Amino acid sequence: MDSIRPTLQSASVLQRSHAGVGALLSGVRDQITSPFSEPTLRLGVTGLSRSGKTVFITSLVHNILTARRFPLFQASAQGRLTAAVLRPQPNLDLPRFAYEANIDGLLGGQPVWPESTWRLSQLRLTISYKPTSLLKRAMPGPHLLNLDLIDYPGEWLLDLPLLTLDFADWSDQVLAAAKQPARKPYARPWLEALGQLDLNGDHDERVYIELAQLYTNYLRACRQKNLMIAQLQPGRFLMPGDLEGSPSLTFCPVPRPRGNLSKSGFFATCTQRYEAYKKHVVRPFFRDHFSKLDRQIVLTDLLGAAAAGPAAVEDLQAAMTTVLQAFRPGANSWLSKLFRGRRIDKMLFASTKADHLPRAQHDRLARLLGELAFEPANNARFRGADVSFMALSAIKSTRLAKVREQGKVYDCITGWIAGQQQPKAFYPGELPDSLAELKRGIDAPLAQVRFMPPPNLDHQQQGLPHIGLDRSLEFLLGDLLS
Ligand SMILES: Nc1nc2c(ncn2[C@@H]2O[C@H](COP(=O)(O)OP(=O)(O)O)[C@@H](O)[C@H]2O)c(=O)[nH]1
Ligand SMILES: [Mg+2]
Repeated sequence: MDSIRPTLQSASVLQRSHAGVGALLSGVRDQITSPFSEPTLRLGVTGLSRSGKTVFITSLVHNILTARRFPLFQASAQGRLTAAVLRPQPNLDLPRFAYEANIDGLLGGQPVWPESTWRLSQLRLTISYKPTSLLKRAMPGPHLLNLDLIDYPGEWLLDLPLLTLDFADWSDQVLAAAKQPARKPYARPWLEALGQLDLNGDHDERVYIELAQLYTNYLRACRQKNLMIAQLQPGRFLMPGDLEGSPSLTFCPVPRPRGNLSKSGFFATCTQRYEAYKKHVVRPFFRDHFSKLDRQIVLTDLLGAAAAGPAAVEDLQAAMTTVLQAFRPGANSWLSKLFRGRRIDKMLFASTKADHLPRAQHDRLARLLGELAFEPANNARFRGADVSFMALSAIKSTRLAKVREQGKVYDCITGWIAGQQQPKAFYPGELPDSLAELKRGIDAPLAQVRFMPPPNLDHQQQGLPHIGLDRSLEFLLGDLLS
């Protein structure tokens, strides 16, 4: 099976035979090191965990590197993308997005989805293109665009509200949420341990580790059960990145103390660590990464939430609203200072895994997402950003099939399920027309299945199958390649 994998060499430099510029390829490497100032687009790719960020970036990069023809991505459809290469990323201190490992897994004999990522990573794809604009054409070539893809967990954006909360207020909020009936069973071990704690006892780091662990278990359970995912702070407790085990992640909310407390007691130490978390984790992320983004794609697994039930849809909406606060700098004065008049000028909201539905329902899926994120999108539009909603499948893993049962014919989706030799058919059901209906629950048996990537992906090296990747690219990059 190895023979079907494109080697890195062949994948990293490409030539479009139809571009009619035979000499181009040999010139690419020179072009790429040309000293001209090169426009750079920093594209943030975010979404809650498992929303499809890694698959999206991997497919986007592979499809551009293999010069796939994208009908709805003008520069590609018009044959103006002349070459693309992966180049060293600008920020040497950031993890590189594991493109090669991901693509090897997808194209291997036993295709596998990329591993989950828990931290920010970066990848630079440089695209050489032929402009249509007369002004640009008058300038000496090459015409290059650096596309810096920045993959970061949406969960980290949930930390923004912490910046305006002190430890005692934050603790109050978390404890109140933990006592709500839906969450309480998961919070119990942590709350009990807190109750037994001697707040003025001698410092014993094991106590901090244990309580932070119990608190993290509680957050994790809420995440798994989709319980109030907008309130899963601190975000790094679930996605520690490189900070796992550091004291800035070893604390938990504590009830507001009554009476005298020692300065080295549990409450005081947790307060210090909470402040350190804000200073060393939250602020640097917003300052060094978030505020530098030019454009943004926000991925959402709305179908997954719909399949999990009405509460999950409500939760997703609450989480999206909190996450998207970050894109409204006015909402936080510290953040507005960081942006200093800069703004994200394009935002794309995409509902991922659209391959779980037949084509006829894709528009509805996009519309439902539009309703779900109406408020934040409206805010972004108000500030002059171009906002769009789409249904997307970065790697289309299913096919449509007509299945006949008891004399009736059903439009079904077939795909590979882990451990099975043959693709399996599912009746996908019908999405309702409005978010209100979706929130009432859907009886349609919308399959809550996890398809495997199909075998023999890209064995002809013509790119990966997708739904809507080209429309997304047109929206996000089209104007920069004109
Ligand atoms: N069927 C299908 N599944 C997808 C697609 N994109 C992502 N997935 C599934 O969603 C999982 C999470 O995707 P991933 O990109 O790792 O999410 P991340 O945590 O946001 O980076 C994958 O392991 C796949 O099971 C898609 O286009 N089609
Ligand atoms: Mg990921």
